[in-house]
Amino acid sequence: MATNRTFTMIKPDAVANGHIGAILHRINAAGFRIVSMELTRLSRAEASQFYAVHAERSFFGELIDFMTSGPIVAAILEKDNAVEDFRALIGATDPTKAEPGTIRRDFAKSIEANAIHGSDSDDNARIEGQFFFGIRREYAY
Ligand code: 3AN
Repeated sequence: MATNRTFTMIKPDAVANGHIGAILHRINAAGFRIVSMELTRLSRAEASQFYAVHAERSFFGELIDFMTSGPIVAAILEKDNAVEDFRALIGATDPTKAEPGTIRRDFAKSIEANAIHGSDSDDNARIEGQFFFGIRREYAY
């Protein structure tokens, strides 16, 4: 079951610009079921833990500033082939390189303020889902 799940965040730019509803509509229209969902705001400690893999990158400080700048929507999604299909739905990290019709192409302004996150592997989908929702709540619905 876990291999058919992914984790997403609608990032502060997309929330601030009023795109929660449009993005959730695309997610549902693409066949994903929402398993868990929460509007919340990351602390610096939480954002730093979530993006720990990027801690040595030059953009890390700006990434943490951005990800803590306003509310986000965190969600666990379910669908066959969830991780790969969701990465295709959101498009490339840099919205100027994202395919037409992808969420980042249509809602993101820059490589940093890129509207949405999607897990890059089944392992990370589990780790990220549990980071936000814990084991009990992840499997509650
Ligand atoms: P993705 O979110 O497409 O998996 P990652 O994991 O390489 O991309 O990067 C995580 C986040 O770090 C991105 N969503 C973006 O917000 C930010 N980021 C990645 N590369 C850059 C960069 N060159 N400059 C600024 N921010 C970046």
